[in-house]
Parts: sequence; structure tokens; C-alpha cells
Amino acid sequence: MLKGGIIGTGFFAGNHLNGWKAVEGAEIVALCDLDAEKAKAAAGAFDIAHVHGDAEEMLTRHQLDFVDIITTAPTHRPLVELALRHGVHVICQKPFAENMADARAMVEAADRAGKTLMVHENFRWQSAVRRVIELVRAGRIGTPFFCRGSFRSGYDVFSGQPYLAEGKRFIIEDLGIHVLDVVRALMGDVARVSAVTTRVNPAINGEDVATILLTHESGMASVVDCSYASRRSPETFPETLIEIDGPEGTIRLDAGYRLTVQAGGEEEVIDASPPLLDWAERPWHNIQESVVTIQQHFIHCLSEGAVPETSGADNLKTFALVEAAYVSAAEGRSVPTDSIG
Ligand code: NAD
Ligand code: 89V
Repeated sequence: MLKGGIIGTGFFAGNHLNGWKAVEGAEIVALCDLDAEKAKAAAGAFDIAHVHGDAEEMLTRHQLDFVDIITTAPTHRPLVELALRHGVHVICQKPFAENMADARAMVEAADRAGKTLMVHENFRWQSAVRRVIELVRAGRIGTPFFCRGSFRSGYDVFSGQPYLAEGKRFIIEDLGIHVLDVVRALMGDVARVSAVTTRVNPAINGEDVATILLTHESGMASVVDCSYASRRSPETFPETLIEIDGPEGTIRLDAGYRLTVQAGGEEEVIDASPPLLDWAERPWHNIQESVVTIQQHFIHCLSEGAVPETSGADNLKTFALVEAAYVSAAEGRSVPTDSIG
């Protein structure tokens, strides 16, 4: 049984703690948060014996195999490097970093330490999205030539995550990053990025609408469009809608997890609704079940000595799309991903 410690017990940590209870081969033995009250409440609710106010203290006191970092991006690099100095594997929440230099430094530090570093990039692990990825990887529609990943909502994310209203960057860095990662998983790596952004909600600092055109290394194109300013019905938060075309057919993941596969002259319509886990609540159940799946993947990789699908090194390519999109939106030009330092 691998022993883990949690760093950060804020808004999203309850999902991780519930998830770890369901994961085979791992148990959380300690947790820490700078806010002692939050840490004690989480330890009480999840029956974790050891509570700390400091990550270094937790890492020194316990023989951990891994840490799960559930803090916001500015703290990721110091915490990842701290954990690696203590010789433990790391799974770290998205966004991986505040900038490309920090993201690269973390990947290099993990390589030097000989430890696994995985990013908790969970949208590609949502069961409905995963079905689309598996159908495409199995060649059901042939090699795709177009994809659209779309997330449009008017859901109030700011009440649970007030920091999202404060940063200069918002939707691409926080949400678009997931959709960009899903499209990368479906269509492959990206050569150029073009983005147009705007801020509709006057109460926040960052952009809440982004439309991004990706030119893949294959020469094919994708569109990623996301909005937290869309007042519409049905409200689809937090669903990622997908449309992907190949020479042999098309796959659509529509509102309400309706999955349509048209291929080989036949049409199949599937209810791809995620399970409602006993601790989950709508509409977050879609995200919540993906937390368990990604955690299980991390533990499987540690046990087998395998490289996680969303490793730190892999996530550099998703994070570069975020950076390129911001440069493109600011400068009004198409940005080659290999120009992102
Ligand atoms: P939060 O601010 O509510 O919680 C973060 C916690 O970390 C706080 O309690 C804070 O005190 C603690 N913390 C900060 N620095 C620390 C340190 N050095 N040592 C110990 N504790 C420390 O944030 P949140 O909403 O829980 O989000 C955390 C991360 O999860 C963010 O990066 C966010 O983008 C991500 N997130 C991901 C998903 C997803 O589906 N993948 C969903 C929501 C949030
Ligand atoms: O997944 C996330 O990172 C969340 C949310 C879905 C609300 O954007 O911040």
C-alpha cells in the first residue's frame, strides 16, 4: 500500500480525499494546510490521523511515497521541488504553473530526482470524454481532420473559487487548459495557436470568453471555444462538448452526455452519463468521478513503473497552448508553439 500526503485542503480537496478512499493500492496518511482550521476539519471529516500546518514538517515526519498537491498555481513550483527533495512522487493540480519556465523547472527537477511527476489534468479522464478518445484511438472514424471542443456556461464559479475573479488571466488558464488538453488527446500536438478573447463580466479581472484556433502538427485544425458568460438553456456546466470528424465518420458528445457515433453507414446513440458516486453531487459529478480515475491511473503508474498519460512532461505541451493563446490574443497574431519559451 503506497502512503500519500495531501498539501492543501481548500475548495477542491474534498473531492481528492473522497477519491483516494476509493483508489486501490494507496492510502492518505497525513495532510497539511497553512490554514490550521481547514486542515483539522478535513482530517476530522476523512479520518486522517496526522495534520500539519506546514508541508516540510509533514514530509519530514512521515515516510511518504507520494504527495498530492491541491493548492493554486503560484505555490506549485516550490511545493513540487520540496517534495522531490524529500524523495517522493508527486501528483499536482492544474494549472501546472504560472509560466513556462516554472513548468519546465519542475519537470527537470523530477527527472533529476528520478521520481514521477504527474499533473492532475482530469478532463480527459471524464468517462464520457474518455469514450470519445477511445473511439478515436481505435480508428472508428479514421484519422480525424477536424475537432471542436466547446465549454460554454453561465455557472457562477466565483463563489466557490473567488481567486478565479482576481487574476489577470481567467478562462484559458483555468478552464480552457482542460479543453485544450482534451483536443490534444484527440488530434495530436499543435504547431500554431490563434486566439481571440474578451471579458464580458465586469466584476472579474480576466477574460471570460475565448475562441482558439489550433493548427495541429498534422496540418489539421481544431477549434476550442469556452465561455463563462453564456446565458443559455440547458446550462451544461461542467460538460465539455465535442464534435470530431474523420474520413470514416463523425462522433459528437452533445449536451446531457448524449454521445452519437456515425460511422460505416450506421448511427449509434449512447447515453454516456457519468456515474453519480455516493459522495458526489450534480452538476459536479462529472468532474468528481474523473478525480478517482486519474488518481487510480497515478497509482497504477507508480506500481508498474509506467509514465502517466498526463505526466509533467506531457503537460508542458498543453501548458504551452495556454501561453501561446495569451500571446496570440494580446498581439493579434498566430503564434507558433515552438516560440513559447
Ligand atoms: P483553494 O484556494 O480553495 O485551496 C488551496 C488551499 O491550499 C488553501 O486552503 C491554502 O491555505 C492551501 N495552501 C496554499 N499554500 C500552501 C502551502 N504552501 N502549504 C500548505 N497548504 C497551502 O483552491 P482550490 O479551489 O481548492 O483549487 C486548488 C487547485 O485545484 C487550483 O490549482 C485549481 O485550479 C484546481 N482545481 C482543479 C479542478 C479540476 O477539476 N481539476 C477543479 C477545481 C480546482
Ligand atoms: O476544473 C477546474 O479547474 C475548475 C472549473 C471547472 C470550475 O473551471 O476551476
